[in-house]
Amino acid sequence: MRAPHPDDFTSRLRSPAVAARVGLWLGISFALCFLTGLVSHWAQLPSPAVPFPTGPAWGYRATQGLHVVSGCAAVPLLLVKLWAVYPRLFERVDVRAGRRAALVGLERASIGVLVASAVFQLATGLANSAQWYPWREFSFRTAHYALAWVAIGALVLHVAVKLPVIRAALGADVDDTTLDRPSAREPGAVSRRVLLRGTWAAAGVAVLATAGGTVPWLRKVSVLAVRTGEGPGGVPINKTAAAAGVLDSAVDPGWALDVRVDGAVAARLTLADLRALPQHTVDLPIACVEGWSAQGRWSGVRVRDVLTAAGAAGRTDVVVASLQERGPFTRTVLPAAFADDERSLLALDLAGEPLDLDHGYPCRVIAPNRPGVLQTKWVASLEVTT
Ligand SMILES: Nc1nc2c(c(=O)[nH]1)N[C@H]1C(S)=C(S)[C@@H](COP(=O)(O)O)O[C@H]1N2
Ligand SMILES: [Mo]
Repeated sequence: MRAPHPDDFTSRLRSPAVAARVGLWLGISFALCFLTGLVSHWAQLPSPAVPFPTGPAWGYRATQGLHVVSGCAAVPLLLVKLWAVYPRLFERVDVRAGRRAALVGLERASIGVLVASAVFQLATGLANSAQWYPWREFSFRTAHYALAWVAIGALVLHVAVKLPVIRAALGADVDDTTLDRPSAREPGAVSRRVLLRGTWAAAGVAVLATAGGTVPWLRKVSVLAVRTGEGPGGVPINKTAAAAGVLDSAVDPGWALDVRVDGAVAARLTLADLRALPQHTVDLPIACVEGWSAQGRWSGVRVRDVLTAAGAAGRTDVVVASLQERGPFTRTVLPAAFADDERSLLALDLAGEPLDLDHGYPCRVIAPNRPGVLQTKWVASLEVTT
């Protein structure tokens, strides 16, 4: 058996005219995904050099929704794009051509990096948003962030190298054959226009199937969106109290919130103490990094009021510790700007009812423009360092 040759592929559908048009939209989805991914990474840094803004309250909900939706739209686009160009994979590089061969080899290698990193990003992103973590050996966030730079770098290089072909292909009619490989002469099963329309439709279905995680009126059609179901107070439940191992500690009648200043307990506030402080109500979303989000009406005490009650100085980062003993979200940092914001609460109620055990009873953090992972449930203590 011999290796395939580009001339073995004869369909007129595998053409730069198709590749450039699909590639344009693939590039747009990747750019959106990359930029919104950077926002998410920034939002999750414990103490970023440039503070993450506390508003608009719905900001993270919008950017992370866009991140997951653009990633999903990229899946069918990437598949069609690879299908349209893969005969070129079998082009021989003439090693006797010296410098030119080296350049062609380099370009091939960059495409290998681009394809591998793009497939990795979409596959791990999809798995993560479906809450499926088959990897044990690496941290999703670290790997997804690092490979994002690899993918976007390889993409920019690829576009730069291909710019003349892209411009020629986009400038000409979709049925134009001047840029085609000589062997790509046979009519395909459908026309190029029909193939492109099918591709846009597939991307559209991918968007509709996931956008309901963010956009409430699309919930019914969003068959692939996880977490669109209702939960207590209209907010879905991510990790349950049972899964977090707090079934006993969260309902312990002896529970009290510790406020620590420089390690020493400066105040212990029981649930009755918290209820005796001024109560405030805010409409804020839980916006999960996995893409789903839901608005809730939360009531409770302002974080800054609790700190003041304990005599802790304001304008400082606050470490929030959970009753949960294991897992990555047991200790989170509420940066100073968030701790001072009047909308940042230790919520006691959701939709006028005491917090459900699964939503973080006895109290949880709810702050504006924050990734869901940082809205810590089952709070045990707030800690500040002077
Ligand atoms: N202690 C603790 N807090 C937590 C989590 C957790 O696993 N443990 N999950 C976080 C994540 S990822 C999200 S999206 C929100 C979800 O809150 P909900 O279950 O009330 O909707 O809680 C956050 N707070
Ligand atoms: Mo989340």
